[in-house]
Amino acid sequence: MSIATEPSPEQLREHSYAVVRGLFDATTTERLREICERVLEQWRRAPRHDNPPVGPQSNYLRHLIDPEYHRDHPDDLAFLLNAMGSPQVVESLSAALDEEFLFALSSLYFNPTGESQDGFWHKDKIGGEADVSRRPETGAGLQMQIALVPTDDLELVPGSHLRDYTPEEHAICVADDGIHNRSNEMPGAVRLHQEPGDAVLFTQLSIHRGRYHTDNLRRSLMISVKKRAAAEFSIRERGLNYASDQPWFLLTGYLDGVSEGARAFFQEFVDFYAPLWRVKLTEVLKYSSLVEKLVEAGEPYPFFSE
Ligand SMILES: O=C(O)CCC(=O)C(=O)O
Repeated sequence: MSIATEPSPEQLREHSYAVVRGLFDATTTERLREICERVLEQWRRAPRHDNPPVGPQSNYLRHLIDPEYHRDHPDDLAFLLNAMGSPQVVESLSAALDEEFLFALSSLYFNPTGESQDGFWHKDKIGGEADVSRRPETGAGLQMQIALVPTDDLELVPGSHLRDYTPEEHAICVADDGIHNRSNEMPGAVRLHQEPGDAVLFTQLSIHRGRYHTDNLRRSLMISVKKRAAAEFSIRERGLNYASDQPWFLLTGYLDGVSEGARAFFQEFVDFYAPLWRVKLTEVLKYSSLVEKLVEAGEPYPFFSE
């Protein structure tokens, strides 16, 4: 099978992924690595989110762009946002999807400090989001992994996103409560080699997994995007979730130092979710002011005791 190197719906339909070599130059990639290294170190000490929990087996973290990770490094936040919303990122994603999409989530994948593990094979569980696309062949959105160090830790089964599991795949991914899902015998799987600055775009419905070996340095920045149709579906069905709940975008000055193009990319995300973030903040405000008043009034604490 040929390596899919041109992001386009046709490539995604056939392969479930596309590789963009040299998406970022060496200087940008190195700076991104330094920033991610610093955030990883801070996350291990003082995580801002409990999904996933910090621990020796952790191999990813979410929300690199939470401003609390950059309180003393505002330039780093702007650098990250500029890279994530850069023309080459947005153009590759647009070419691959050929459908309107929104920013969704930033993550960092890294090797664990505990024990080495081969990841488990899976298709992401995205439910009905998968069925609302104008172009089903490009899924509900894309994951873009950008290597910050050389890696071949990402594996997937090309062409697996538009069909159910074959019997062999089912035996690995699903059967017997998934006890075989870390098998190294997945038929047709390819391991995607990336040099620093290379990007892989893949659909969440392909069978995929990572490799998490302690002695194999891994630092891959992941930008997730979601088709607008899928985002609308998800909000209707489930409201905000761990990914879309990013109210820091409401902070004045959050996008300071961010280029016009990158601002436009994130602004669509903000326009879409800001009303929901505001509702949530209003709810928190209602309860926090009430708690203050109850405490001031000397109500017995906790408040559920009569
Ligand atoms: O790259 C990895 O380690 C796994 C990525 C993954 O499972 C996902 O994005 O759903």
